[in-house]
Amino acid sequence: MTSKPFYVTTAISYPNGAPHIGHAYEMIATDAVARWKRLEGREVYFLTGTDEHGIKMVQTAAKEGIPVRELADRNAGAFKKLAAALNLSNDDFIRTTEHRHHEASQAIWKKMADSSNGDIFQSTYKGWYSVRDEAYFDESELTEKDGKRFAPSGAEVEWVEEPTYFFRLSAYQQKLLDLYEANPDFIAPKERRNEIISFVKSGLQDLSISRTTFDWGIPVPGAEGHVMYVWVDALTNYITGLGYPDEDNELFKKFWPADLHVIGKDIIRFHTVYWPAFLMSAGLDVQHRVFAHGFLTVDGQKMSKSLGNVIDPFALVETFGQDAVRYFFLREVSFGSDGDYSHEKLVNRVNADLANNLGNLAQRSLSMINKNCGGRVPELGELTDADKAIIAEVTEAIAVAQKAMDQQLVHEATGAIIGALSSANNYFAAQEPWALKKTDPVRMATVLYVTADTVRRMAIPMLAFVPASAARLLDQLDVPVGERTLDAAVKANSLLTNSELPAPQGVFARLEKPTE
Ligand code: ME8
Repeated sequence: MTSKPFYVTTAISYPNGAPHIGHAYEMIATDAVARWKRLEGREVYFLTGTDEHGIKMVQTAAKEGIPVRELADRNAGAFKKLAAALNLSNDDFIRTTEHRHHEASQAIWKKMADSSNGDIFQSTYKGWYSVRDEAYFDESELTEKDGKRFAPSGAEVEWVEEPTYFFRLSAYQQKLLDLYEANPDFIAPKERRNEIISFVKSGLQDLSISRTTFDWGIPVPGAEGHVMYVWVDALTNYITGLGYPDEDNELFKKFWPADLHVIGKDIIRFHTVYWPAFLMSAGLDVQHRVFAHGFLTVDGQKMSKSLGNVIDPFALVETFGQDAVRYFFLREVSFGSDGDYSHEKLVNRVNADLANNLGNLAQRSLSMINKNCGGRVPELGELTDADKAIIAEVTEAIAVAQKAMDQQLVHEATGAIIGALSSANNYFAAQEPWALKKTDPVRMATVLYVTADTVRRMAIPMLAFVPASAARLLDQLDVPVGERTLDAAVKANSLLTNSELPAPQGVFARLEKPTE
């Protein structure tokens, strides 16, 4: 197995409000990828954080009547807390208002300005801007209603006219197309890739990258009155997190270029067009891959404050528990497609897969071992065809899950594991170890061994998805921490016969549907 380092990031969220379940979803999915890579034995660096500049922040603070910094501090704190509440294994949390980030952003700006084509030049921007998207739009992309114009996201745009610096994005059209051509996996899922390729083929306009009408941003080096367009600094977070501009430091050398940026589908253009162009301009390597996940709705409806259906992820964790929430999103939503949240779906999914399937198998086999084998891992006798079949199925499920995780298809990976666990429950029921107790105790011991070893082999990959619960299962099987790797999961029959097991305790409680 490879020990190649792996660098993975989430988008950094705007702290103009409290985090919602869309943010939680992205964190959970990226964490699953990071944890899986660690289970593979890779050295992983996982970065998340907050994107604190831009007009949206200024306007929200003004509405609340508080200084922007106070708004940023309050909500950045909430995002950090969310990462902890979801048991994220991030190695760092970056805030774009930090000094290190100002330094990195000014450094990349200077590199782009000093590039051989002089990629940054001064001119006047005249055009449309959407504050909610923090994005410029071409007239042709807008819709008009009652004399107002709207961006594709539905946000109203405003006319902007000001002297700004521009980035020579138009010079990167062919280079970007070559990049996509040479790296078929650069943008996932595939449909997103096609969209971006046609967007770039249709021609790229130079991009306005500074603003002069407000000052909440990173000052443009050597240009008084200009702050950077928020996306220039936001994207730079991915290298600030590795210690840029010091390209010789350990983190940067080890982890750049990033293996994977996980983002939502609304910000693909920024990550697959602007960001690689900035990096090429600054003479830096381009990231390997961008995966765009879908959007979450609630009970089939778009989340919105006016509909009153915004779900607080803290409340969700409080009600159902961290691993139930994590598992629901990882299994229920096809990663890359839109998904829907409802309390009912969460309860059904978690009860079916965790309580009644994995939890049931663990509880039944472990309590039989506790009662009938003196609380010690029983001896493995001769294997029957039924034993061999379930062992092979578990091996196959790990291979399928690995293949899925190589493409970030977390729902397929969890599906493969749950599928094998269903078969293991059927195996256990068909073997009737409780009946063998009197008639054939040697055979009973083998069935219990095979079942407990199956729990071990499936709990290891589940560490990526439900880390706390899976670790508790492995504790109950006395699996040493050093043997909680995918390599160890692939190897069947490695539970240590005779090792003493603690009294089994249920790990997955059945959830009740909330009354409200
Ligand atoms: O876009 N469902 O920040 P953000 C799923 N600061 N994902 C969602 C979602 C939903 N309903 N709503 C938002 C920004 N997201 C920028 C990113 S990166 C250099 C800068 C996702 O707070 C969204 O797609 O609006 C994005 O990936 C992330 O949450 C942060 O969104």
